[in-house]
Amino acid sequence: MNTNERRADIRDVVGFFHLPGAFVSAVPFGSGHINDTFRITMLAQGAEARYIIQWINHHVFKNPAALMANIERVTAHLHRKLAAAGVRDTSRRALTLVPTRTQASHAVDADGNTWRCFKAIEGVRSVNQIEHPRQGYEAARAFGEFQKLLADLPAPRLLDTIPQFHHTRSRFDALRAAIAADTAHRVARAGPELAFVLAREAMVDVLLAAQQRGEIPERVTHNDTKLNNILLDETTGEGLCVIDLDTVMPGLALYDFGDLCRTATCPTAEDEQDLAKVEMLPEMFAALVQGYLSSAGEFLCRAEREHLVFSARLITLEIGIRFLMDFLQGDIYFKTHRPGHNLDRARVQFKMVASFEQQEKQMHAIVQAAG
Ligand code: ADP
Ligand code: GN1
Ligand code: MG
Repeated sequence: MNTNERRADIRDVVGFFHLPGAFVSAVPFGSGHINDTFRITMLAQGAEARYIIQWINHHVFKNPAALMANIERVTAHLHRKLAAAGVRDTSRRALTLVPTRTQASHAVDADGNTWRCFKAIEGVRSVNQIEHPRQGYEAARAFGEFQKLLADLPAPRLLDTIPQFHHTRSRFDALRAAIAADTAHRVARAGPELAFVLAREAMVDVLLAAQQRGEIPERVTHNDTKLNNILLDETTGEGLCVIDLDTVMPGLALYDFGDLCRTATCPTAEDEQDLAKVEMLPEMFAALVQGYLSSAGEFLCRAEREHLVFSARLITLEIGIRFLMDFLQGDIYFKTHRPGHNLDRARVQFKMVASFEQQEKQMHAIVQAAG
């Protein structure tokens, strides 16, 4: 999204928060498609301290204050649970919000933009493309652990920061409406991709129907489990901290597992243009299954286990639908960096769906073998 709205200078934004020391630098950080992220360095008593400051995209998240209330509750709960379990380095295993000078969880600048600040966790890395199965194991284990820790989050229910975010039927129907409207006159450029999606309509109701029948429960889930939303310990490779908490809300555990398969079983970036390189790597899928079951195994129900393989296909189709729809609508939602970027992203997702379909039997055997 290209927003031309006025923003406070990042140095003024730093001033909103209770950060000791003198400002050293602010650099844009990360590769997210929605918010803007900056890494801030301060110098306090001769030592550098780093922070992550983020602008919350209010075109996407319509109620930033309520979103921040979710994040306050979630991070406080994680810290409490980790401390109660005797974990010593809790500050590396859950995000820590830095309050504003007026003790609020976020600041709103003169132009109505919302900003928040976290302590930066040191000695970590996040990867956009999987390099080794161990990274997949650790990411999946950490996302499963995250779901487990949030299972007893006290009432009330978390707010839906984006209503019907992973409602696959709504996403499918929205695409059909976008085809009919063809506002940016791009439908003609996406013929094969649209045919691919429309041929798979039956998929979009499967988990929703199982949920409605009471076979799959609603849980507190992350809902944006890209591989790069895990901080891995730089030295040990351990999956340390789940980040990017804007969409933590009620959802299905399978959406989280599926979205991780989308990004962490593929050897390329999400927007790779050489589709010959895009395929599901079974050894990565096996690592994800083993890692996820090592933490989530104790609470998953039978229907959830049975749909692990299907969830990869479904969520990858759904994200593909969202990229394709944004292409059709003229790139109004996701940030893009080149013409046709959203179409490229959609193509990678559909190539992955096809690869999941082709290797379905082997994927089931992997789940079976994992117990
Ligand atoms: P987005 O994906 O919306 O840009 P993220 O919250 O995922 O925003 O942050 C972007 C990147 O910044 C992450 O991939 C990670 O590398 C880094 N990052 C975010 N939060 C922290 C943190 N608390 N400590 C260290 N690095 C962080
Ligand atoms: C967006 O903000 P980011 O880049 O972490 C999107 C996710 C998509 C992802 C695809 C709020 O996540 O749903 O899966 O892009 N977030 C939102 O890369 O729409
Ligand atoms: Mg992110």
